[in-house]
Amino acid sequence: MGKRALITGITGQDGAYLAKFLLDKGYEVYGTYRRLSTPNFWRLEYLGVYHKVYLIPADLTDMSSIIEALKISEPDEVYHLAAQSFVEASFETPVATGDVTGLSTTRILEAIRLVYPETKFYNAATSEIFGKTGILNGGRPLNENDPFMPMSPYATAKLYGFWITRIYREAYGIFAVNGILFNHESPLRGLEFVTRKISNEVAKIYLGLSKELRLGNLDAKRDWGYAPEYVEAMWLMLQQKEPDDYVIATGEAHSVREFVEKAFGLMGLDWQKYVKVDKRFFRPLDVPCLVGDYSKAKHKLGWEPRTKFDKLVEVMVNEDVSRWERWLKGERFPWDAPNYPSESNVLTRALRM
Ligand code: NAP
Ligand code: G4F
Repeated sequence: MGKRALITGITGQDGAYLAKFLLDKGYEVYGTYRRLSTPNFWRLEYLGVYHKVYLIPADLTDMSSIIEALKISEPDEVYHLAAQSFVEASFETPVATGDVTGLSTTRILEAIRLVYPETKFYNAATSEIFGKTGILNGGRPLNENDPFMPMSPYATAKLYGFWITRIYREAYGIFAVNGILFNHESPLRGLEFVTRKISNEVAKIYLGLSKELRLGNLDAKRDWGYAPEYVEAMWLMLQQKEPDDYVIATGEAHSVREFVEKAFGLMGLDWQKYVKVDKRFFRPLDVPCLVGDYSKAKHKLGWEPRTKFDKLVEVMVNEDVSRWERWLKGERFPWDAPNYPSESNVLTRALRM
């Protein structure tokens, strides 16, 4: 029998790609989802895996639902990806972000310790935990030994998750790892993140559906990789003999301005005619530059990024143009007609009663 994996946050960008990746490897895949007024399974549908995964209702703030999800799925591996993941929103909802993005990692680790201590655990840490170090070190690529200096409520919550994962590894011998992933993007990225906001608006402007793009800090630099390659790194971390923490990145930093220039340029458009800087999209604090050194992952996991900046921008813009072109022809997409989770792949606690 294949292995069983439980993914928290299966409806998000990484959750959907990871579900597909693990299904292709022969895993039985379980994922938690939370009740929303409009269901959010479009990414799973887009990748053609909605009917191939088992869905378990659970909320990160509800310990009993997490325990139930473990009991239903009996996983060999848990990938903890669910979070309030938008840095900007964490300034608006700092307490909730601390609870969902930080404390929930402890809820899951506690549940594993109590119910399935043999389960391997992946925690979605982030390059955001380096924060100010990214600029104080002169822009040198950051590695696992660099100091953490978070600059947002989100990053602080993630740093808590990072340390509690290490503590459960050392205190209880749980196979628990942190993936310190730098930004990774794709056509499945949420529309509020800057790369997808740009690729989507470029497509609309190109097709005459929009006239301008409003952005914040164009000088910020990020290390942008391609999400489907990053989920493979998560899996590789759990296949090692010993649990450890790894930086996953491309090793290149590019500014938001460069992303804009490249994306508009691909469609033959002059970005300066369309982009307006709008103070609403500036943050109270913003990490100026983040770039990662993935040498350890290359050496120990055999992992390397394949899709770099130019190709990534191309993939995202082309996919958004193609979606809007099909939409103009009358084609409708999963997000236009959301599926309710009333299908046979939904598992609830009633099953175990
Ligand atoms: P995402 O697209 O925003 O997905 C977040 C997931 O968390 C969604 O499935 C969301 O469910 C779920 N979630 C949020 N609040 C929840 C709650 N209270 N209870 C249960 N589920 C909840 O994020 P992503 O880009 O896939 O990132 C995956 C993880 O990696 C996150 O932890 C993120 O912080 C971290 N990370 C991401 C990057 C990156 O560049 N993408 C880099 C480093 C680390 P709904 O669909 O219901 O909203
Ligand atoms: O796309 P962003 O919102 O991503 P950010 O803040 O780097 O966070 C993402 O990557 C982290 C890994 O380092 C993850 F942990 C996190 O969950 C998330 O996935 O913003 C990127 C940069 C920022 O400096 C922001 O100020 O783009 C700048 N920016 C400029 N104008 C904008 C905008 N960001 C957004 N979202 N919207 C704008 O209009």
